[in-house]
Amino acid sequence: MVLKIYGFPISICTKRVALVCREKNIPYELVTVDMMTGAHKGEAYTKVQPFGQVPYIDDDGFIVYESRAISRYLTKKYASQGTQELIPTGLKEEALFEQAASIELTNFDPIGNGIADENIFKRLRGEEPDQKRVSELVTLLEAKLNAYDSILAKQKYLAGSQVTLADLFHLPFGHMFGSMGIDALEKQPNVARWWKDISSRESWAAVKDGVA
Ligand SMILES: N[C@@H](CCC(=O)N[C@@H](CS)C(=O)NCC(=O)O)C(=O)O
Repeated sequence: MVLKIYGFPISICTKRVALVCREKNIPYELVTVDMMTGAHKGEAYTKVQPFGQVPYIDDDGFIVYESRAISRYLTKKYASQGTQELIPTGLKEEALFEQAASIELTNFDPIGNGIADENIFKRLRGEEPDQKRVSELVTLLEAKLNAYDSILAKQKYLAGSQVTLADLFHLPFGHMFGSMGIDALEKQPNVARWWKDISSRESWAAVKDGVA
């Protein structure tokens, strides 16, 4: 049975999973959960995903949620196809991958969520974004990216010389920043080179404007 992604075409986390499917040449079917009508908060959905969040996958009856957990599962299951070593297999290489993945989760993702909450979700709730909060978050993002720049001055990707999931996980929020006119990823030379590289991948081009 083809892999089913229960998600929403423009959702950040749905894009993260679809992007990994593309990298690994995994056919998938998007089952749209209509977030605009609150389908993700309905009983039928929360029975499967108790937090009422998208996405989750149904892999022949095996259910997994959390976009990064799904990405790791699919990368390992389809290790022999598509882009190789998105999770490096050597002991030390994997440790450096986990370090990079943790950097994304703890230093980058919270800023993306904060900016999305101000500029997207507040508007959807009919509230005005707090522009002071947005500019504080952009300042914080720029400070974090200073550290990224020093890492990327020494190596091509965040975990070393090869692209990994840790790099790819940045794509949905990084793209959102650009679409909001936040150019933090273009300001520093090594970050800008890295961003141009990962955001030009075919897998990302296929999903960045919406997962189909
Ligand atoms: N950590 C989760 C976050 C999932 C998440 O927050 N999804 C958003 C859409 S991108 C959502 O469903 N938001 C609705 C909500 O949190 O109520 C993941 O990586 O999958």
